[in-house]
Amino acid sequence: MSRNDRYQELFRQALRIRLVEEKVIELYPSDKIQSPVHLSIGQEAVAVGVCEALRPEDAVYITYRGHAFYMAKGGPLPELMAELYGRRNGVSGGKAGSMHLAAPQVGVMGASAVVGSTISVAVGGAMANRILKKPGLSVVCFGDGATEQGTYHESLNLASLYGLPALFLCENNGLAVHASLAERQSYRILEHARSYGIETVRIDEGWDFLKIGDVTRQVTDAMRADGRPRVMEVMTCRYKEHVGPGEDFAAGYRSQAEVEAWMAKDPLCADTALVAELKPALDAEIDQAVAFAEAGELPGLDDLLTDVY
Ligand SMILES: Cc1ncc(C[n+]2csc(CCOP(=O)(O)OP(=O)(O)O)c2C)c(N)n1
Ligand SMILES: [Mg+2]
Repeated sequence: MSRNDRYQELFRQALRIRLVEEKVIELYPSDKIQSPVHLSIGQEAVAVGVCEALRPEDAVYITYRGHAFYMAKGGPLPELMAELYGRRNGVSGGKAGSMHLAAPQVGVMGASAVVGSTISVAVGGAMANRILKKPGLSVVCFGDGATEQGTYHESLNLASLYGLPALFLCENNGLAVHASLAERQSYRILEHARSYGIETVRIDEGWDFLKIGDVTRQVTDAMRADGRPRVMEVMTCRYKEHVGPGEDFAAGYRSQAEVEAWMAKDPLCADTALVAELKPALDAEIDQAVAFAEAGELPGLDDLLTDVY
């Protein structure tokens, strides 16, 4: 990847996400963050590249592994940190935690701990936009494991049948908890999606935010023109354990060498000079976000019945 201004800006955004999650790792043993955390470390380039091509009116529907998309779409950082701390000044008043992030003011429509459950919600969002004649695409991010859920199939069918502008974005890290794709799937994700009459695209270089940005722009331009759904699969790599701040190589379901081979291609690992240049300003911003969270109050009993509809 050539080192121009665009590279530097996308690199900065991806590094910002990684440093925030590394701060979460540092803080976690203190128990100040009690929410379970599914870290996206290793997968940041997908969120940054995809969101580069999106517009403010586009909506993203995310998962419990959603810190990266929340930040890449413009979700506020201090309120994210306060949300992880479970404080009133969090983006959802401390009630959502890491797994149910939402910031609709910037188009982050929500996450869920239930695998696959935001896929149909995104299709509903696309349908609502069409009925209300509102602009904007629905982008739904999910893992390879979520494609095994019935709701994924129902959603592809409906989006294709009704011609809805939903971008189904599979972040394929090859794993669902500790189970590899080969143990779980009898189908190929994109071949299967094409059987619904949906055009597909695959990116193997899930560390390459420039390529992901370019391809997403082509795909979203086409969707804005024809109003049809697309399925995009980006191969990626989760560096940490499924849930929690640690590593899990000792569990024996994958080798450290395969993760290290991926890291060798990841600019956030390889371009140490640019990390050194950008890190001080990002660290200062993250420290401020932590101070904001620490200054927040914990919700009280009175909050139990607020925000309930
Ligand atoms: C409906 C449902 N089934 C099972 C689980 C338990 N579970 C949580 S994450 C996960 C793996 C999902 O894998 P994938 O969709 O590939 O996402 P990744 O965690 O790899 O990002 C499972 C099975 C759940 N949360 N919801
Ligand atoms: Mg997965």
